Amino acid sequence: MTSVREFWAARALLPSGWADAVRIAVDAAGFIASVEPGAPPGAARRLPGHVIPGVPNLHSHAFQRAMAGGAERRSPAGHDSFWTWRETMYRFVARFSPEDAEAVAAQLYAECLEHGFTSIAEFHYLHHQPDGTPYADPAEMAKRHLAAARRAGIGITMLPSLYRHGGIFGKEPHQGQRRFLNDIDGFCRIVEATRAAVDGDPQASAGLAPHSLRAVTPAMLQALADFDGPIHIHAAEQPKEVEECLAATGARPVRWLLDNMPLDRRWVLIHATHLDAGEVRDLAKTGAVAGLCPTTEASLGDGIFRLPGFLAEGGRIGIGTDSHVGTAPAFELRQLETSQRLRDHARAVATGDQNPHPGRTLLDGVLAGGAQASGRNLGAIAPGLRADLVELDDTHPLLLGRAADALLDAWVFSGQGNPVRTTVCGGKVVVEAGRHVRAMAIRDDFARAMRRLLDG
Ligand code: NGQ
Ligand code: ZN
Repeated sequence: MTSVREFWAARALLPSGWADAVRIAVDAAGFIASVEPGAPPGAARRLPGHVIPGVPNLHSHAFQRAMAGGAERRSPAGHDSFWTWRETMYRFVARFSPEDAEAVAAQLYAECLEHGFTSIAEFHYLHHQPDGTPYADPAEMAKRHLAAARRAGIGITMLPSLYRHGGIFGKEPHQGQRRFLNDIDGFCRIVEATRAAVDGDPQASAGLAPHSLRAVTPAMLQALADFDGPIHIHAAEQPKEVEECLAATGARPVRWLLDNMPLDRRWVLIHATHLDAGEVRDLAKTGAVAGLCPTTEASLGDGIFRLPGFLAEGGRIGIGTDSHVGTAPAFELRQLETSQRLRDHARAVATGDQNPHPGRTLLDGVLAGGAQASGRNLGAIAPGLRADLVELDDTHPLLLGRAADALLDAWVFSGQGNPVRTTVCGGKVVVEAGRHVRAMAIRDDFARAMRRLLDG
């Protein structure tokens, strides 16, 4: 990976809007030192297309990349659902060695970079050995994900997940969940070791992830709630979990969180699919991020997020690729907008009088919300933020003849091609001519891991 100190973008999306001939200087730690529009390229590395900020991916279970496309088949009993997919996932997760986890994660992260994601929030619960015993280093698996991120050159927010129960508020766990389980003390050891492993690395940080209201107790949530950093939790993805939460607590999951937890800008509610109008309004007011994973939510039959109401109330959104049936920001944004259209028989949903382009509106939203969810300084081309840049090739057939916000619409809403030509992450060029600079070696290791996982 080449470290360049200066880039020059023919056109770049800055906080103030599109600007031409933009010179971007990067400091030794990979942060943007200065941004100068209307500047000559000089000796800077030229990015002749449209340059946008790298997109943060706010939700990943990296190991699931190895299942993508392989869990679609009807089961003998039929009635397939999120819950039968989860059984398949539990059987598959039993096979992963630390080496497999690292190889699969590196492949995923390289693919994400090739499509314009430059940061990943790894919601990590695959902690232990297959029989549930901790590894000699309890943070072995977390460190494998950090190693994969470093190899691929993507920024990472490592989110060790607390998983203790198998159903709302204290049900005993399922056999298939053995590798995930910790009590608070075991979890704290993993968190401490993860924090030590990211310390001093400008590309990595750590947060917390109580898995869901199904996996922790209110007391556990309370114990984590004063953490000064990102707190991610799955919430209200499936109707059944809403029903179970109502039965156990008298409140829907997001209402329960609103009433019992200090929801604010630190919090990220992953999915937040099944909300009533009051939850939409009140969640938006907290400043928490709704962590939307549109291609996974479609794949698992979750439901459709209430985007128009949430945006109208000033709600913050970000996107994640979760189970990795998609690995491209453009596909997540398209699925997000087109699912609204299918439900509401409408078009141009994520727009307003001042923002007629859904591609631009959605990109602006998920840059801000994704940056917030990452807990790191990124999400825009501005001094002090990570030098995360994505160059879209405006001579690509998909984008030809389009410019500025109309080009973003074309990127999101047309075709299957990938016009990302160059990705810069933390000042390093990690994708050149559309290919990750270590694509071959990473893919070879991934192929070996897949053989082990599928034959095993
Ligand atoms: C997960 N995935 O943790 O990987 C979950 C499934 C669960 C999604 N929700 C397991 N997409 O929620 O219990
Ligand atoms: Zn998830």
